[in-house]
Amino acid sequence: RDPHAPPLFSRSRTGLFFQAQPQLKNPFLEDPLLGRYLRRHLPHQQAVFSDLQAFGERISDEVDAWGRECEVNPPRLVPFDPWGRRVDHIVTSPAWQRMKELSASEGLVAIGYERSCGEWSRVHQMSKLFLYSPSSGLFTCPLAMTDGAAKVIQSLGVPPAVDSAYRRLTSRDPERFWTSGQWMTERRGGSDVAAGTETLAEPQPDGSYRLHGFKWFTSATDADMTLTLGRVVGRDGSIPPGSRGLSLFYAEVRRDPQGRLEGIEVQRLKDKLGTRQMPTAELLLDGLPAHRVSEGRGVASIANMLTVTRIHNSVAAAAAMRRVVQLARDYATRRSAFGRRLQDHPLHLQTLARMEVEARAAFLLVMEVSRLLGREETGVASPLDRHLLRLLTPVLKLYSAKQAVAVVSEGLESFGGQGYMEDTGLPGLLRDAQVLSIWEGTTNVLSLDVLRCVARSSGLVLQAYFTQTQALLGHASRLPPLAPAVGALEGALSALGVFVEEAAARPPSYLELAARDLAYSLARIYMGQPPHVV
Ligand code: UCC
Ligand code: FAD
Repeated sequence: RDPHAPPLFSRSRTGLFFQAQPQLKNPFLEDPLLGRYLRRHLPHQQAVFSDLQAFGERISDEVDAWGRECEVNPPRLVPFDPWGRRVDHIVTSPAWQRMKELSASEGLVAIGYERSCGEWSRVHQMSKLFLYSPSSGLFTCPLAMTDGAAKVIQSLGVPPAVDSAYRRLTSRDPERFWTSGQWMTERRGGSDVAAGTETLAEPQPDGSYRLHGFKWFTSATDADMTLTLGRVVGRDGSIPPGSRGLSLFYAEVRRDPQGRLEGIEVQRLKDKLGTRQMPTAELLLDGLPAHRVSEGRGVASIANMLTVTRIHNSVAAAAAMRRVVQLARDYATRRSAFGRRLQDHPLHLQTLARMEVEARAAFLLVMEVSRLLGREETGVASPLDRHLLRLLTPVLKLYSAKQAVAVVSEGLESFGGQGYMEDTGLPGLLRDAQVLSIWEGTTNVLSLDVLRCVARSSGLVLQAYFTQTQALLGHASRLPPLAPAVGALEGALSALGVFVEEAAARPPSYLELAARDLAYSLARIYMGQPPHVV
């Protein structure tokens, strides 16, 4: 054979070509929009930029690998000790435990409560979570619930036992930091919480309670505490019915000296499509010691938590889109087909550009809602801000979750067959995106929440929406290149106005049927994408 001829494939040779893999670089530096957004709005830029840049470096250098470790080394349940005693020990990976320490020391919850950036503190916190989320091994799930619990405790003003928990939830000290669960779903139903909750709370002589019930979905079950719902059994044995009969409880997830859970049995860990990095269990509450933090009105009391966790959910959605686009763009510079790099095929570039547009739209709406939350929490929110926060939270959550599934799916395709291969880590992004539209309120349930807040505010939230979008379009119309987009959006907005007026004159069933389309239209117009359906 010619000595210069390429070597033959043989048992010891598998060819000379190996595709260069996509590289995760510092996600802060790689995201031009995040930097631009912060530069434009944030007054305390230097500290925030340094924090995000250093954290981004840490994510690409080490944290991303821990996230992968959480996926390949998922939690498992050890129900018994070697001598047959029931222990129900949920064993998590060292990487999962490192995520908890990291979350404390990086202040991933604390930033929202220290408020060192004033009204922009939530934007700072959510930007950091946005960088972290796709590398977090789903640790962002317990962080969301921890943040939500801190918010509820802060807003309700609660007994001393719970007050010390608040300090732990918002601590930067890994030794003190606690995470919280959020146990709302029982076997009868997770959307209709009032009809679903069978848990009973028995009053104790010292003023505390013991909970008896069955929680069907409890995520990040290794948490230190939880907020949960139940019905207080009256002295005469009566059980208060309906939504108003639900009280909110605080419980610590404690173990006795033998390592056994007190008042909780873990029935099993769920066998899930995604989010496998994180334990989700079915729990029997068998006399769990608890403190009541709201007397009745449990759903209303936990609403603050829902607002916060739904924003976190949307951060995760936007971050998944950003991550897959970032990797797909990088891959397009490394992979060739038909004699050209993928980036030089116009059709491939168009596909990436469309993903980019969705990712940007979701990001900007996430930041907008985070901004509004920050304003509300620092007492500078106008009535318009408050109405927008109430309306846009479900709108953002439901729409960004759907975007994430579509964009991440498209993203996987942009890696060809490799996008389907488990050990690339890419399929996990899609599996984890699928949950975003289910937990924390499904798409339909949140569409109905939009109708609820419109009705309860006598339409004021919609008025705020129209005022704000018109103002934003007014600003945009000063830039001539945006004229066609502004025109299209003005048309969509006025069609939406006509629809809302007409719907008000129809029976409620008409609006109920239109709820999802209405919510999508609200999202798309605010994001600057004229809707398909009004
Ligand atoms: O899934 C879960 C955890 C997963 C892990 C967390 C991950 C987070 C992201 C991570 C990223 C990686 S925990 C389970 C989540 N479950 C839900 O979200 C429940 C979904 N269902 C709903 O949202 C329903 O709409 C319900 C439960 C709220 C409906 O309950 P009711 O009792 O039928 O509703 P009512 O009677 O209309 O509302 C009761 C009160 C009212 O106030 P008052 O009594 O003052 O009139 C409502 O205005 O609650 C108030 N309310 C709200 N207030 C209801 N929803 C809200 C809201 N969203 N905001 C403010
Ligand atoms: P259902 O309420 O039975 O809904 C079924 C379908 O009916 C959905 O498509 C829904 O949109 C639709 N639907 C329901 N009502 C209406 C309506 N009025 N109009 C139109 N359509 C409607 N819960 C917790 O409390 N804590 C947790 O930690 C937790 N972790 C979870 C982790 C994972 C991985 C998953 C998948 C779920 C978790 N959940 C948790 C539960 C989750 O919040 C619920 O599954 C969710 O709220 C939906 O409730 P459901 O499963 O009872 O569905």
